[in-house]
Amino acid sequence: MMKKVSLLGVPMDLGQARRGVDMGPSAMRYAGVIERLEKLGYDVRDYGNVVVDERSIEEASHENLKNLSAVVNTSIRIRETVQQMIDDEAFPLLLGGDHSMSIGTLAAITARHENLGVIWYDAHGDLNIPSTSPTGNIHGMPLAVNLGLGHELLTNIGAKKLKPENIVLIGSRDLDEGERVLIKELGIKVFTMHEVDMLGMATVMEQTLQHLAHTDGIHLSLDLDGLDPMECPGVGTPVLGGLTYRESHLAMELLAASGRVTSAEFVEVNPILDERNKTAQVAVALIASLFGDQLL
Ligand code: B3U
Ligand code: MN
Ligand code: MN
Repeated sequence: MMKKVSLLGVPMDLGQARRGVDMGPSAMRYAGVIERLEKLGYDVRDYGNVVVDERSIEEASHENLKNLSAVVNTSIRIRETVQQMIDDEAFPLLLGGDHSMSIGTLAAITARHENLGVIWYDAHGDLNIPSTSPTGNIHGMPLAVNLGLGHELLTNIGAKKLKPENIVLIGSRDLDEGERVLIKELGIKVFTMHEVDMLGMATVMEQTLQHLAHTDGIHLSLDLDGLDPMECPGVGTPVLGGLTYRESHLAMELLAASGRVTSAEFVEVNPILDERNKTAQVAVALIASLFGDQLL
């Protein structure tokens, strides 16, 4: 892994209904993310927070896409900043913010790789399109958008699309009907909680890295709701039966050891719903493990 890290906060809450997730980046900064990375020997360049559009009341929902133009404008700004980070040859690390931010992140990163791999660590598939979304919330759609599916104002943000065979979902346990159909149709690799229970996290990560062995870099998109709400209560859409801190910690260590991860984002931290910043602390501990923190 390279020794230079570029950090960007995305205080965005437009992709879902619950307020507070816009404070996620502050909570992770408060939990010491920069200090942890510096202690590990990284040169951290802090890009601050991206400017996020205001919600507009008129735009409440458009073709089952809430806050569409605000998400589009913000995603373009995210894309541009991440492009600068890559030009600077630093590891892009983004802190969110709701998961719709991935539309901008991946628009930049996919374009700079021949064959990007993506790990989607999440309770949800985020593979809805407007016609399958039960909510109209864009944070349930970013992976579909990056495959080129969905409203064209969103799919046009990135010039290049992800390949279904380059994606691995881990921790899934709340998939909508349309998402299940899409996963089967496209043959996307999924380790649901059932597979994690059966195989154990070490094997899940080994198989994930094998599945992505042909890619030229891996983006980790880690939604804190992938973890169990007992350990990470500060998320907007908690789902019982999630990954533990220990499993997630091991997953990050194995990713660090592989040296294959080239960018990452930690999203959906909602301090208003949290208990004493616990979820942000978990996020920062996982970031440290991903960047090679070890006891001995
Ligand atoms: N699949 C549902 C719920 C959801 C997706 N992502 C989160 N929740 N965090 C939807 O709204 O698309
Ligand atoms: Mn998500
Ligand atoms: Mn989720």
